[in-house]
Amino acid sequence: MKVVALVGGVGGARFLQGLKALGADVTAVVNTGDDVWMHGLRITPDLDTCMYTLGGGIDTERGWGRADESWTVKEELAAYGAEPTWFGLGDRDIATHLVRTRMLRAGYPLSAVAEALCDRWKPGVKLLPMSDDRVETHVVVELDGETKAIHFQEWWVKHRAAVPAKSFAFVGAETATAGPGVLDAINEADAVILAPSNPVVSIGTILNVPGVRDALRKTEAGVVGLSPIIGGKPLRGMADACLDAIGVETSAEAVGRHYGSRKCSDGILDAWLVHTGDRADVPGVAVRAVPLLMSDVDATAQMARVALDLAGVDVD
Ligand code: FO1
Repeated sequence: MKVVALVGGVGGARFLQGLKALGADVTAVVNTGDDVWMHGLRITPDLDTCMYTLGGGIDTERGWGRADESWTVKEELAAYGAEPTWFGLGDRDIATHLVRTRMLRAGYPLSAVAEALCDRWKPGVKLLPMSDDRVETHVVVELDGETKAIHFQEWWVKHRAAVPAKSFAFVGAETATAGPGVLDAINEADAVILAPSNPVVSIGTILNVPGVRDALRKTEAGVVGLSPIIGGKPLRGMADACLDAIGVETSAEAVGRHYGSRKCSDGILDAWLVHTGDRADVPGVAVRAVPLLMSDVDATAQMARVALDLAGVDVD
């Protein structure tokens, strides 16, 4: 049973743990729009969160970076006044970025780097960057009386998304090519799942990569999404701030409608999972209400099982 999941960071990684527990052959298409150059190192937050979470190296409290981390390099950088000091690079995590940066500089594509790093972490899920090309999410904000675009990480980490986003720019998306294996995986899948990740800057970014939306509309696989909004709020992260910026209400129904039905003009869903107690009427999309709290791997596996069932795939 070949399952493809579109994922972002923390929520996506947790969802992959549930899918993996079902014994499916899982390929994750991972958002790389959060990727950033920091202190000369290329950081790929969502790929790393998935790799560390599934490989057992994640700091479960933070949801990013390594467990048993130390921050000596970060302290030394701050002592030099080397900006940005607001982005936390742990000593162990820096080793990952050093290996990645060296490989990128040697000409290896990001997909080859991800594969090489996963040789160590053995996530048990194939992690495919949505693109090997540079696609970066930038956020248009009003700061110090002027309108400017800042990198997503500056908005997310330095400003905690507290500065209202006027709009998002997915820099490089129009000319990007889907990463190796991405479109084939979607075309050949038995089921495609949109993880409960940020619908704007994670799933939305992946959908902006040329060819992905078409592949989702054309695949014979059932396409099922899980709402990241529960009871009108995002469980973690700041999806509400992102949805506000694109004029979508923060509700399971509104996000389902935002993704749209494959039966409609450019929609991508066959089915939509919302949390018990939430309701959603999404024209042309089958909606099911089930518990969507990823409180542990078993609970997440149960959610994934329902999603696969709705995609027409028999898990057992
Ligand atoms: N998130 C923070 O809130 N503060 C940080 O200092 C921070 C550093 C960081 C370093 C490496 C990495 O892979 C992720 C990091 N994140 C940090 C999380 C990151 O901003 C988010 O995980 C994603 O970009 C959003 O999903």
